[in-house]
Amino acid sequence: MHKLLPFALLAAFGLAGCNSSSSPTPAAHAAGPLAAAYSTGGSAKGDFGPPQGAPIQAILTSPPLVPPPVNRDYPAKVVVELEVIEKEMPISEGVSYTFWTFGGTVPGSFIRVRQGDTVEFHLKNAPDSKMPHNIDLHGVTGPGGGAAASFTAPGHRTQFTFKALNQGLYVYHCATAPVGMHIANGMYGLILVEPPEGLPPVDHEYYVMQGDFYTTGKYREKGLQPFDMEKAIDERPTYVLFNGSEGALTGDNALTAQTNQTVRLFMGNGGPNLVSSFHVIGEIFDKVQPEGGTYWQENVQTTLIPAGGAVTVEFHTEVPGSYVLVDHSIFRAFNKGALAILKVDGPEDKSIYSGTEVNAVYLGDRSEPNLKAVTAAASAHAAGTLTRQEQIDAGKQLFTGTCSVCHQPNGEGMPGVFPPLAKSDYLAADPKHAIEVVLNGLSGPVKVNGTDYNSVMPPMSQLTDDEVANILTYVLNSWDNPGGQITKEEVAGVRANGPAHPAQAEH
Ligand code: HEC
Ligand SMILES: [Cu+2]
Repeated sequence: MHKLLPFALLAAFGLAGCNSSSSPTPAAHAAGPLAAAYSTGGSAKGDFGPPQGAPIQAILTSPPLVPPPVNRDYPAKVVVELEVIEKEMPISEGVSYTFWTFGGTVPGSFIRVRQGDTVEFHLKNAPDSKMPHNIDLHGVTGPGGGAAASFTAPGHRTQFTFKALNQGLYVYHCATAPVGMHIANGMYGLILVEPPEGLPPVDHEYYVMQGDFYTTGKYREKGLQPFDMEKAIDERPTYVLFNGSEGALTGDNALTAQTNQTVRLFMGNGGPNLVSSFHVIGEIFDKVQPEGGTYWQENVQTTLIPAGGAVTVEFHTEVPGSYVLVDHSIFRAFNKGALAILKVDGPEDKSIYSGTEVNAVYLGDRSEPNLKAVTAAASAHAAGTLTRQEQIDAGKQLFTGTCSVCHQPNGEGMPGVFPPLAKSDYLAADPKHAIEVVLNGLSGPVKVNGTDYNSVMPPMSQLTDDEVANILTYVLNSWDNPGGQITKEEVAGVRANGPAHPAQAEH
């Protein structure tokens, strides 16, 4: 909605071109998009007259799919029908959340039109909704981006029409009070306004949006989790996610491509709070259109996506493997869920990269969505039927990615650095003490199986009580350890006592 004066913009670019005359590349580069800007009016209004031909029903797609290119050389009337649906869906394995959605998914349905199109927008709010909703499209020129015209009570529908004057990739979102809460519940999506000449063809186009989520329970605490307004105001998200759920784009749901292809990602950030440092591990963006705008930048490692903003990135695939989409504010990727996989298949090219595949320990359990055993254990605990074997199965999954990175997948540790958990006499002497070790960490000299260690294990109190119980039950029943069982309640008890006696060597 906020327009730069075209002259100011062009002047600024002209200046940049002059200043960089010492290095010819940027100036030469600017000529391309600048020429295009003149021919299409740049940020000037893309009003190509009244709509022509019969009205067209817009094809909407659910993420990660993108509708086909518009492929039209005249302005048309395009009808968009979008329904708001409030529904419970998984946010993580064994964790559900009541999302508010545009079209039944988070992010909402992808909308694709051509600059100059007249869009007749129909917003429905499902009869079983509890809340009124509306829509503010950043690609609309008009007060509120359509919000005031589209306030829709449950069981109602509203309609408004706008002309898509500016090309670009735009966020849309609900703007009903409390706005932050509607957005935090998943009410955002993208609308692409194609330039009149369309976008260059590529092999794959995908639709991904980041969002931050606030639940009263901790990260991965099981069951239906309510929205936590206080955490949202404090900007302390429990989850930071691509496409609304952990595992939305990993394992069987991973994005796919072949080697020697061009991939275009339409990446949005719904917020409500966080700015994304978007990065693909193992790739370099050949081309980025920052902030969803017209001009592009090349050879970019990490690009910022503001909350309520978007970016188009393109890269060419050279070698096969798993490429990992992350928010490079990296705790969000490995501890809050902001991680997705692009799986590239095809022949190796050793001249470009001669390595093994993705590092399983680096990615931990996040590269594999197989946390079914964890969910099974949580439901069994709720039903009061939890067995030791169920805890072991769940603990085995969780051990990967939390403990194995140091103590190694086989529990052997690393000589001189990480003590073994396999056949550990330290562990056997007092198995319950391991709860304190995990929750509070361990430092200072310890002797394990006759070898001295003097290092630091960080506290892992971010794990939930049942996660700690299951991991330790798995450890105690593996690698010739003495067996036994640790319960969620025992962990809760130790946690409640707090780190009273700082974890020290006691053996
Ligand atoms: C970042 C590396 C790291 C991670 C991750 C880690 N540990 Fe440790 N752990 C250590 C180090 C280092 C020590 C020894 C500390 C010292 O020297 O005082 C240790 C000691 C221990 C001990 C006591 C000594 C022994 O070998 O029996 C136990 C039990 C233990 N860790 C369990 C775990 C469990 C369970 C997890 C996963 C929840 C875990 N650790 C995660 C580094 C780690
Ligand atoms: Cu809403």
